[in-house]
Amino acid sequence: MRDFSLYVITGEQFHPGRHYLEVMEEAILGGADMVQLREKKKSKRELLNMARELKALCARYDVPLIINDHVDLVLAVDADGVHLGQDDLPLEEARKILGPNKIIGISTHKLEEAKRAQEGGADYIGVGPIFPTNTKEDVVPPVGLEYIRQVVEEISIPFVAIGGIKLHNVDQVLAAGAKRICVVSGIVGAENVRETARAFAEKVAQYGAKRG
Ligand code: TZP
Ligand code: MG
Repeated sequence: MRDFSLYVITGEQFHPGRHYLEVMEEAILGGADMVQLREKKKSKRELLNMARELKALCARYDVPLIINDHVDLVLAVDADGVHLGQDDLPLEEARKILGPNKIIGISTHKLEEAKRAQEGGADYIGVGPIFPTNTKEDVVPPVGLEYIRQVVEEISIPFVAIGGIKLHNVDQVLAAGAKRICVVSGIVGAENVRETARAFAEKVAQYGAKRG
């Protein structure tokens, strides 16, 4: 998996009146270097359509496209990978279906889950929700910055911090050791998506330079 630093997930409900392709293109132009299709309320047909369109957009900018939940859609549109939660298709089953070359990301909320994902061959893990968020229904309580510090100490595969991350609190996430951040509402819901993505990307880069 190619490394990434700013992972942006779709969230149509945060930009009423604007087309998601335009919003995601702005995010990419601002510096998003990984994109995920995640729309929990859409039918498989609608998702297939979106996946096709997003795949074409991402291919134009050479940005990987990850599909939330649906391994079959990854194959259907030849997306780059899938992101799975703790109650979704297990990692081993997804790997059997997708093979060694697709990216598999796993959401984790505690170290035990992170270790299991690493041992099972996940390409990256999600670490969160760091802060409270309304973007995800049935979300577990925020895990806080301490979980980032634990993952930095104990886990060697790439991890991305997620959940309630905004420009005003991203410094705390980076200071805790995250090198990659994932944002939904804080970017796709911004008035100026491109500039906001750019501001996030700059913060991540600044911290990277500090760490050396
Ligand atoms: N998984 C954990 S928190 C979350 C997901 C998909 C939602 C993050 O959205 P936001 O708007 O950046 O808080
Ligand atoms: Mg899921």
